[in-house]
Amino acid sequence: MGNCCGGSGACATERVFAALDSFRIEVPSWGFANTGTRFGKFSQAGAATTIEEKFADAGEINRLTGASPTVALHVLWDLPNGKGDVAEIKQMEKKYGVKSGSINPNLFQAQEYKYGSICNPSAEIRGNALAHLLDSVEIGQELGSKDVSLWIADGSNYPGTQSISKRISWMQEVLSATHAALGVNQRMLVEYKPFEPAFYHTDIADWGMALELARGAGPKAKVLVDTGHHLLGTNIEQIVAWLLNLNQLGGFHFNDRKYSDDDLTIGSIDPYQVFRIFHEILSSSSPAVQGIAYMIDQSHNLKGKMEAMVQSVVTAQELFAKAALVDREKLAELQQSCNLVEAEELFRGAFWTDVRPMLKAWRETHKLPLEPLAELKASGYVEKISNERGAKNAKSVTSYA
Ligand code: PSV
Ligand code: MN
Repeated sequence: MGNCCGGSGACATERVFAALDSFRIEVPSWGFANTGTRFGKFSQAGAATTIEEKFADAGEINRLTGASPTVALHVLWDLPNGKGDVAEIKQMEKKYGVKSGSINPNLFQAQEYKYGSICNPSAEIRGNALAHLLDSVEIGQELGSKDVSLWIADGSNYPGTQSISKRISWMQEVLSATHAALGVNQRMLVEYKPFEPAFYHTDIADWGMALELARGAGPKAKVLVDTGHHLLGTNIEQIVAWLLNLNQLGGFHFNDRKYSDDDLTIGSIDPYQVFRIFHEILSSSSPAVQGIAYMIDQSHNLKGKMEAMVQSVVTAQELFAKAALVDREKLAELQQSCNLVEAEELFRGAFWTDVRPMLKAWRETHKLPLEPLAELKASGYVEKISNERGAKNAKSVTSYA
């Protein structure tokens, strides 16, 4: 593809620049902390051990990429004192130049949630879960954050041990009550996942359930698509197209996987899938497009956390830029005339275009480091945090917090 392309006549570089200008992707606080698998955790000398360190790392990612001005917070891990921690978080925001992003309530760690949180047969436990959701809504309001992002880990491990149907009504009640508490600028995102930690049934297992629950809760509730939360072979871009069509897509948790919910860096296994998702978004005229919260939800257990996060943000930008290169007018003509091979070649052509020089040029115009990963290395940031945090991280690693 040359510098200028047909169809809309818009210059490819201009299209890519406009796409990159509009693209922001949120980093997760937990992506900077020590994480692992259910078999164990491997500590990294530079892993963040406090909320301040998480903000410092997020600030550095934003300095390097210019694309991540917000950091997702997990309430129990980042605000163990709930609203009592808001003032400190506001100071961190100022100090490190990144704002609080989505607020993630935690309904999966307390012992009382062994048999569920908002779907627990006990009305008292469901009440406690609702209270935590309402606290999370207030935290979001105080921090000026837009989204309260709900992942409900509830489910059961053995057939016949729980009433799937009763749990639906319990869930609907709590989600409606949470929706009622949202402020004017707040939204509630409903995330789905077919398995894990429950292995027989999960209460919000797929996008249909999430969609129905979001619609039932109210207009400020939207669906969140975590790319790792699908059975293998699921056509995620088709789900995205449907949610856009219905104006119900709220956001994404990006990560990649080969088998399960592996939380690997974006595009490390299947970059074409992310390209296809971005293509659906860029082709859509849905009002939902403006409201999409792009977020990373990953835990980097083996790779350096800072390096992996830079890779993730940069890869997301590259794939978004590639999707922006698709000549959609021309593609529509080819689709209409069922010119399959030309349509596919046009589509693949955009995917295979090396957009890295364009990204470099875009960074230059924004006075950003031209090579974020190389700049991270040259800056000595990883050595610095490893020295500062090494002793703390040498102690046993027990939680994500
Ligand atoms: C669950 O697998 C999930 O995707 C949810 O979004 C959680 O908030 C996040 O991972 C961190 O555990
Ligand atoms: Mn997620």
